[in-house]
Order: sequence, then C-alpha cells, then structure tokens
Amino acid sequence: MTETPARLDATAADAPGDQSGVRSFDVVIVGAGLTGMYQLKLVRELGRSVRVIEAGSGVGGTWYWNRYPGARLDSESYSYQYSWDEELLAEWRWKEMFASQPELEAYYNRVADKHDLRRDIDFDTRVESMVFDEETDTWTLHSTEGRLYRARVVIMATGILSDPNFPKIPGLERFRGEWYHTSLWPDKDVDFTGKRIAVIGTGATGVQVIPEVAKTAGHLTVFQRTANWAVPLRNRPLSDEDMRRIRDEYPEMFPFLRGSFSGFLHTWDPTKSTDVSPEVRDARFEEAFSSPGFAKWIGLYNDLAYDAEANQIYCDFLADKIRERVDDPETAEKLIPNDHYFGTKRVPCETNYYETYNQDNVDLVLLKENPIREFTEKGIRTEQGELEVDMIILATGFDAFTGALTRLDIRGLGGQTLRDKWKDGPLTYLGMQVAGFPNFFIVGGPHGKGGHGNGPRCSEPVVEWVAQVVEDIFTHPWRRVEADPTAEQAWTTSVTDKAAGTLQATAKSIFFGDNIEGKPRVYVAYLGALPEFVDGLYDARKAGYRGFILS
Ligand code: NA7
Repeated sequence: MTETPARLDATAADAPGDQSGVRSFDVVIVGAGLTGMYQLKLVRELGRSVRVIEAGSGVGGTWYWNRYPGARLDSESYSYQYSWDEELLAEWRWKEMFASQPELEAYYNRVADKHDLRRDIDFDTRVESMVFDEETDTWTLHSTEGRLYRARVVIMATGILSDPNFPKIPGLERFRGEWYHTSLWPDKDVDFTGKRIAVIGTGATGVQVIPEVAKTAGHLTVFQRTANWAVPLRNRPLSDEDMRRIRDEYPEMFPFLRGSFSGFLHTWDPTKSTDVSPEVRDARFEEAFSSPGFAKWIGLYNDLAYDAEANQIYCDFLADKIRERVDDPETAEKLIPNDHYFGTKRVPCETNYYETYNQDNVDLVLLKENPIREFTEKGIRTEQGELEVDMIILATGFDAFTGALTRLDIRGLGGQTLRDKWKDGPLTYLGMQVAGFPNFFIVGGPHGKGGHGNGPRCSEPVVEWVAQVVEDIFTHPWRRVEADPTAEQAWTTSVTDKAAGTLQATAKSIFFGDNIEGKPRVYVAYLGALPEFVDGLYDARKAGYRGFILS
C-alpha cells in the first residue's frame, strides 16, 4: 500500500492486443454474474485495468441463464439485492416478495447501466484454458472464440451452479423434437400448448418449471429419480406500503444479514422441538408452513438440523401435507421422500407443485421402478416401453461447486492442472485460493459460504476482501499471493470434518457431489457461519497473510 496505482483508462483496456493478439490487463474476472459485476466495480475503483469475460450475451449469471418459466428466488427479493448502492436501494421497487427471473435480469441490467459496467465486459466469450507463466508471473487465458488475455490476477466469479449436468443417457442427438436444459433456456417464448412433454428432474428447478409446463401442455410426464421435501413458497406481490416499510428497514437489515448464519432473514430457534409439547410444536409447524419462504426451514427449531428423531417428526408433518394436497394416494406416496431427512438436501420452494399431479394431463414416473434406457427419435425409451413426446426438458441441475472450474484447463506452477489436483475432491485455503495457482482467486466456489447461503450476502464481503488483496498485490514488492499447501490441507480437512457425522452427511446431495456419476464423495460446501467465514479471511490478511505465501 505504498504506491498510488496509475489509472488506465477504458480506451487502453479496449485496445487491440499485442503482436500475438494478447490483450493485457492487471486483472481478468471470469463471469459477469452478481459476484463478477461487483468485483468489476471494486477493481475498477482501485484504478486497475480490468476485463470481465462472460460466456453469455448479458449480465446476471444465474439470472441470465436460468430463464425457464417459473424461475424465481426463494430468498426474499429485498434481502438478495446489492447492499452497496444507496441510490439504487432507494430507487428499486421489488414487485414480488420472491422475484422472478425477468425481474432479476432487469435488476442486473439496471446495475450494469447505472455503473457503466458493460464497457469492461467481453460478452459471448467462453474461457477454455488458462496457464500461469512463471517467468512473468502472469496468467494467459484462451477463449473458445480464439481471444487471448494476459493478467497478473485472475478472479473466478464462475458461480457454484453454472456447469449444467446432462444425464448420461444415450441418444439425445437422435431426438427429433425440441429439447431444453433449464439452465440453458433460450431467450424466446417456448410454447408448451397441447404438446406431449417430458420433464426429467424434480429438484429446486423441476418443482418450479413443472407447474408452469402443466398449465398448457397436452400431456406432461415427470421423471423423478428422488422425491424431495419441497415446501410452499407463499409468494405475493409487494405493495407500495410494503416497499416503504422494507426500505425503512434496510439500515438494520443489511448488518443483521451480514452477522447472520447464512445471510437469510430467518433464524433458527434454539428451543429444542422435543422440549415443547406436541400441541405447541404442531402449532409452530403450522404457522411456519403458512409463512413465506424459508420460515419453514431455518426459521424453526434448530434441532431439526442435527437430531434425526426431531427431524423425523417434522418429516411426518410434511408428509401429511403432501397427502392432503395430492388426490391420488399412490401418487402422494411416490412424492414423499423416503431416503433423506428434511433439509439435508437443498429444500425447494414451490407454488402449486403438488396440486399439479391432480391434473388429468400429468403423470409421474419413478426412475427407480422404470429407468430410462435411451432417448429415441420420437421420445424416451424406458425399461417398460417407448414414450413418444414432442419436447424433453432436462431439469437435471449442475455439476455444482467444482464443475465450473474443473471443466476448464487451468494450469498453475509446474504445469499442474486444477482438474488433476482436485481429482479426489477440491483442495482450497479459505475457499479462496489453491496452492500452486498464484494470484488465482475463487469468489464463490467449493468451501465457500455461498453454497448454503443467500448469494449476494455471502459474496459481498468476499469480493471486498479480494479487492483489498488485489490492491496489495499491485502496491507491494511481492508479485504473487498463493495458498500455503499446509494451510490448504488444514483448511480442507476442517471443512470436511465439520460435515462428517452431521445429518447432512446421511443424504445423497450436491453438497457431496452425489448427483454426478463418478464424482468423488467429498463435502464441497462450508458448514460454518457467515461471520466466522468472513472473519477468517480478514484476520488472515491482517495477520500478514497468514497461510499464504507472498513472493
Ligand atoms: P438439483 O437440485 O441438483 O436437481 C436436479 C434434479 O435432477 C434432481 O431431481 C436429480 O435427482 C435429477 N437428476 C440429476 N441427474 C439425473 C439423471 N441422470 N437422471 C434422472 N434425474 C436426474 O438441481 P436444480 O437445478 O433443481 O437446482 C439447483 C439449485 O438451484 C438448487 O440447489 C438451488 O440453489 C437453486 P436426484 O435428487 O439427484 O436423485
């Protein structure tokens, strides 16, 4: 922090590359989602030359790609927005308690316009590889389109849910109808009217898209691998009066969320559910069930998170709710999970999901009873026969946490690849850096808090920390910041130890990579509290970059 950095203007950043076509920047950020956008703003404010590389044609990341009908938040809209733009907080009027994809995309476009972010973003550009040059201490990045970038610092803002998971079912290329993956949904109206449609997947995305498709489909067949504990979202429009009250609360709300366990408005009740009478407990469950969002998860007794017996009581309550909502008892039983406790997988929030199965045009197929063998020209061949359909929708999720990084060819010191280094599971220090990959930062990846939290609340302090580190890199004599392998091992062990023996560990989930065939079963998120995670970062820097190697 000894020198004042020289400011490079936008014209320099836009300049054509050197003779080899390489364009050089101080910092390259990969991804223009909510994390990359804020990171761009902060790095730019440091006076550093910076370029964001984004595969999509617009900003918003998750809220750009996941434009399937029904896509919406299940964190309260106002708790999910950026906290750092007072003007925008005063200006932006959320239409609904839980914003839909179009409203969120509009919000991120407004942010990009207001802060003139697009001038530093290369859209329609997909990074495929990056190599660290030990002579010059710089990274060279190659895009699929043949663009080349060089930067001292690379910040991966690629998100935890951005590498689509395609089921390993042969024959999709043969299918003559329309097919879509929910996370690669086209920017056009997809007409379901009168069509025979198959949806594969019943996670957070499936339960949102299924009721929308069922509204107009001629026939909808849902293929379910695992039943999920989905709960009603209870969305509603926000009135002007609501917004006035909500805005008045911003000065207290944001600090509260930053100090909370996962950045959500709801907080666990420390009372044990087994210490109250069944009547009190049932009344509490009913009250939560009729409340919006995650009130019926992290707003309840916290022993549901760790005590199997307490959790089972709540599972029984929720199972009865499904039975009440689904007319056909056999279908209801198929929709009730029997292999995991409530909250041990991400809890999807739904609107009319269970009632959808009361429609005459909707069928449910259990993949455990009737597995899919292949896609055919006309549809889907299961063990019991061929189902002819006009459209297939894959709501099969993501190679979460690590996929967005391991799908790239990233080469650090000595030519080692990140993919190889992580073949038995991710190794990180503080979820931010990987030993052997200098000046390479991950804002939102494995071992980060975002996996179990409210995205912007968990990422803002991390993005702010990275901006401080970037400033240090350019104002100190050292040229590299890199995780110390010993600190990396200790951190990784602490992350996996925290998860071992928990109720979470009893379920097959994206948090253990179970949804992806062949992925090692290793815990990939972070189970501690948000303040603990953030303090760990800031304390390490304050302590002279404890656990990092500066050279
Ligand atoms: P999820 O939650 O991973 O759900 C994906 C769904 O697709 C889930 O029901 C999976 O079953 C199913 N799936 C995955 N692979 C297959 C194959 N090969 N065959 C059949 N079914 C399959 O992803 P979402 O997109 O719904 O949600 C992602 C996040 O978005 C979520 O965590 C929220 O944060 C928002 P499984 O349960 O694995 O047996």
